[in-house]
Amino acid sequence: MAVEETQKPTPTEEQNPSRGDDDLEEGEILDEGDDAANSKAPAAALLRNPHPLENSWTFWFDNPSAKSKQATWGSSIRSIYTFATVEEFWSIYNNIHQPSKLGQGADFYCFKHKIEPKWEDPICANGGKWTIPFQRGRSDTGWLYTLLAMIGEQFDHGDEICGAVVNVRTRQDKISLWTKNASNEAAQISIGKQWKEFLDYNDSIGFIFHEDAKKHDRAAKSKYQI
Ligand code: MGP
Repeated sequence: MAVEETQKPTPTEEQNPSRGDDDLEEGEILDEGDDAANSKAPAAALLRNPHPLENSWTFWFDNPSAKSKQATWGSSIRSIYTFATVEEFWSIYNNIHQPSKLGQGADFYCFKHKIEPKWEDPICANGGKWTIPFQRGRSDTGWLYTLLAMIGEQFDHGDEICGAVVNVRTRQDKISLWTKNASNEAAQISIGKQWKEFLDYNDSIGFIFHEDAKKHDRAAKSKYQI
């Protein structure tokens, strides 16, 4: 079926059909009122002047089916996107699945750029993690708030943070916040307390050293509890 051609007004006519810039007296400012062009102006200005984040961050994903076939833990983790501005973050976040839409077994990470989400990464090696459990499919808001707190540098000991991961599992989802120096108890306690406040989470949470997880696997015990 042929598409009927219609004569479209030029953008200037469309924005202000009765009066263009050319009609203005010298020094007079065009009053654009509430028209569509005016309401788009702030969005356009934001795109032209992006808001840089203090750190660049990378999203990583480990797909459950790839994971099940891997010989070595971590060999199927892939970096997806790196972002460095508020605008890039939202354009990525708005176009990727939230944890409730991910398949069981998936791991989704957001780590500072150049830090790999593994115990073996030299910056993570002496670190550990706080973990908050969620009912299956109920971690979306906690995940978003965790991301915003991290990339918005809301933690007093933000330098201590490596990144966060959400694990989607059969019985539950889990969000963990990874930090660098597990033995720096004051910093870990501060981070854990602030994280609970940001997520409005009131139950007790535990901090496991990666060193202990390596040695004892799932039997590793929390060293700090708040
Ligand atoms: P997990 O996926 O973090 O825990 O680690 P979960 O969700 O309790 O277990 P799952 O089986 O339901 O996925 C699971 C296991 O993966 C650990 O016990 C380790 O054997 C291995 N593993 C996890 N991490 C984060 C690492 C890591 O950083 N390095 C290595 N080498 N192995 C890891």
